[in-house]
Amino acid sequence: MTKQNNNFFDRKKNISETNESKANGDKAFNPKDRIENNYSKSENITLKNNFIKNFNKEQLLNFYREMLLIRRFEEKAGQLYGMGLIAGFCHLYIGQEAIATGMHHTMKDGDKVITTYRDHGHMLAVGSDPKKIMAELMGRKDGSSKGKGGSMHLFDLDRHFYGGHGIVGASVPIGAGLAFADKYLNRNNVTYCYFGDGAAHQGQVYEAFNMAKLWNLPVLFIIENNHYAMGTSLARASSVDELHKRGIGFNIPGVKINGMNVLDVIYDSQKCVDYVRAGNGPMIIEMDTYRYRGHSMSDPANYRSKEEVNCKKEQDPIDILRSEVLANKIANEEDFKKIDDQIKNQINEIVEFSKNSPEPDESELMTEIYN
Ligand SMILES: Cc1ncc(C[n+]2csc(CCOP(=O)(O)OP(=O)(O)O)c2C)c(N)n1
Ligand SMILES: [Mg+2]
Repeated sequence: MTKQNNNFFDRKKNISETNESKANGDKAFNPKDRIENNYSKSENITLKNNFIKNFNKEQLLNFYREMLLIRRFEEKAGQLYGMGLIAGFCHLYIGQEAIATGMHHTMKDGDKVITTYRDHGHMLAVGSDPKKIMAELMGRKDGSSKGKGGSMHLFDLDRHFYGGHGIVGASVPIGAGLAFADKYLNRNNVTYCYFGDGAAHQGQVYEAFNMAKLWNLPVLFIIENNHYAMGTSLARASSVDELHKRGIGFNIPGVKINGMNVLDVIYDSQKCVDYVRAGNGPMIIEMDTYRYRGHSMSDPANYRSKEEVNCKKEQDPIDILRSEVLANKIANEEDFKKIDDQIKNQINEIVEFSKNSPEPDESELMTEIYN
């Protein structure tokens, strides 16, 4: 755990930190300053050397494989969208792969995941069939929702993946409800409830926070802070920078974790998961991350500079893991090349499968819908 995280259940410390940020908060009234400084403060981008020693070669290559599958899957989805084979909304997860991948390695059987419309990476991370996900994006019969949901409405009950929600903030009260069910039924499971920095301003989020703490529900609220909500930067939209402190008014502790580093994600969040699973109630994790592409496929992302994006790409979670594993001589170039080739072939198979899957039958038009 980082120094910052050691005190996550020390309430007095959290409160005094809030007063401190309030005292510094005047700066918040000049959003321009905050926007300009937004990306220049990149944190230490190398992996914490001692962390890498906690994992063996197989584990590290596995993290690499899982992140790369998400990256290549998303790149392919972007291409297929451009070719008109995917229609409607499509929000890519490129840049944020370390979060879904890392968090999955802190999960136990029966733990639940619920997220937003930026959901492909999360469903891949929990081990759902990538072919079914791509077929769903293409609106085909063999898709995970029979081709009737599309990109924003992925779902896999067998893997305890509860969507895929197009309404900003909606994953939060539903996530609290999933955790309520686990508590009520005495199941020792945790709900991993994801939402964005933009969603973190919504009223329903705070209603859910209150109930989750009131009943000490086993839910981990994970804010994927990629610093933008559509075209609006966090600095323009929020009176505070530190979203992990948004639970203080509800007595919910929070920590900030480097979401661009898969080992940080696993190592730092494991303590939070343990805290929640032990029955202490909810926790908030703010994952510091960045999306490389626009908000959705229809967003050219003109609201930020190339320099900003390139600066963030220097912290690429896949490149960093690869170079640190090589630097520590845990694996060699050949090991990585093998994985790169495997993923390339897998993506080709996924696309072939999805293209060959027919469109849903007309008889499906009025089934499984609200009316
Ligand atoms: C209730 C509601 N309001 C507005 C929208 C339109 N909308 C879709 S995504 C989005 C931005 C959300 O940003 P954030 O929560 O940071 O998530 P990110 O897209 O960055 O992952 C908005 C405003 C919506 N889908 N639902
Ligand atoms: Mg965002």
